[in-house]
Amino acid sequence: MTGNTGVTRRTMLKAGAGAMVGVTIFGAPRVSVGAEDKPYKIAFIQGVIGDNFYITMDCGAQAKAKELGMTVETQGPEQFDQTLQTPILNAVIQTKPDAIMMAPNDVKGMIAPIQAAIDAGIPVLCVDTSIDSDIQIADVSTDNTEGGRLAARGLAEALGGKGKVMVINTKPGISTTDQRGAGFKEEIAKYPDIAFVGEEFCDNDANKAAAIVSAKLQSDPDLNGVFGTNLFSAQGAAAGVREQGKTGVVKIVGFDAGPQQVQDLKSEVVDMLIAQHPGEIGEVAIQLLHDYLSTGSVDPKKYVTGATIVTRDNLETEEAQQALYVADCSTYALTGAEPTPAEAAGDAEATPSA
Ligand code: T6T
Repeated sequence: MTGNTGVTRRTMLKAGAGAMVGVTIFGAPRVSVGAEDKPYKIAFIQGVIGDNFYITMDCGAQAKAKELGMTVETQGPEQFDQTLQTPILNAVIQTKPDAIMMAPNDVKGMIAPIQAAIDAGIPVLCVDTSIDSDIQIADVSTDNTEGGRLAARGLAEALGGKGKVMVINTKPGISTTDQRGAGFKEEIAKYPDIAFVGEEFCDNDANKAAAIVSAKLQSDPDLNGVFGTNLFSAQGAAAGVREQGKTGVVKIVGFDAGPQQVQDLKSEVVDMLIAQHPGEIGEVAIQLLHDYLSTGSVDPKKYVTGATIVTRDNLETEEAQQALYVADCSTYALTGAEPTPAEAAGDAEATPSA
C-alpha cells in the first residue's frame, strides 16, 4: 500500500468492486466494428459545456461518426440547467438533424422538450443522464447505482471501516448523480462503525462544493470521509479539505477523472477516482443511432459502459491512463466498444488487468 486508501486488491475484488491495480468494472468488451458509409447528421447536446467528461464523450462520438461516415454537431448549456438546455434543444430541432443524442439536464423537466423533438420526427437517444420516461430510443450510460456502491466500499476501506462520512452531490433531478448518491447511501449503511452525516448539493459548482465541505469540516471536526458524486463535486471537496489543512486526514472518493481530479489524486488529497468511460458512451451512442437510422429500431433500450478505479497505485498503468478524461480530441483513439445491453453487463465480473 503506498500512502493511499487502504483498499486492498483482495477486498475490493471480494466486494465485486474492482481492485487497486488497474481494473475495469462492469465494462463493455472492446471489439472493433466494420466501416459503414451512411451520411447521417447527428446533433449532440451535452449536459454542460467545458466538462472533460462530455468533451471525452464528444471525442468518442466524433471518432465513431467518422468511421461510419456520419457527422456530429456538438453544443451544450453553460450550466447544468434545464432552462438553459431546453432552448438549445428547440434550436437544434429547427436544424432537422437525422437524430439527437443528448444528456438531459433533468429527469422530469426535459421530458416535454424531448417529446417535442420526437413530435418533429427526430429520434432522441439519451447519453449519460436520462429522463423518467421511455420515449427515447435508448439510453447509454455507466451503471451509476453500482458506481455509488463502489464508492462507498472504497471509502469504507480507506477509513478502515470506521468514521463519519458525507456525500457532496450536484443537484436533485440529475439521473446519474441521484443514482450514485442512492447507491452510496445503500452501501455505506452496511458498515456499522461508519456514521453517514448527510448529503449536500453544490449546484454542480466546484466553488460551492468547496465552501460546503469546508464549513462541514469546521462544524464537525470528526468528519473524515467525503464522496464527491461527479467531477465538480469531487474537485470542490478536495479544495475544501485542502483549505482546512486536512489532506490525508479526510479521505475522498470522487466520481470521474478530470485533469484537476488526477492532480488531487497525485497530491494525496483524493484517494480513489471512479473513471467512467465517456469515450465509449459516445462511440456506442453513434453506433446505436446508426443502427436505428438504418433499420428503424434498436433493441433492447438500455446499454451500459464500464468504469475504471484509479488510485495512486495504478495511475501510471496503461489501463488507468486510458481511462483519464481528455481536454481535447488530439490524443483520442477509438476504443471499438460495442453496445452492451444492461442486463448482459449485470453478469460481468471484475477483471483485473495485467
Ligand atoms: O459525472 C459526469 C456525468 O456522468 C454526470 O451526469 C454529470 O457530471 C459529469 O459530467 C462530470 O462533471
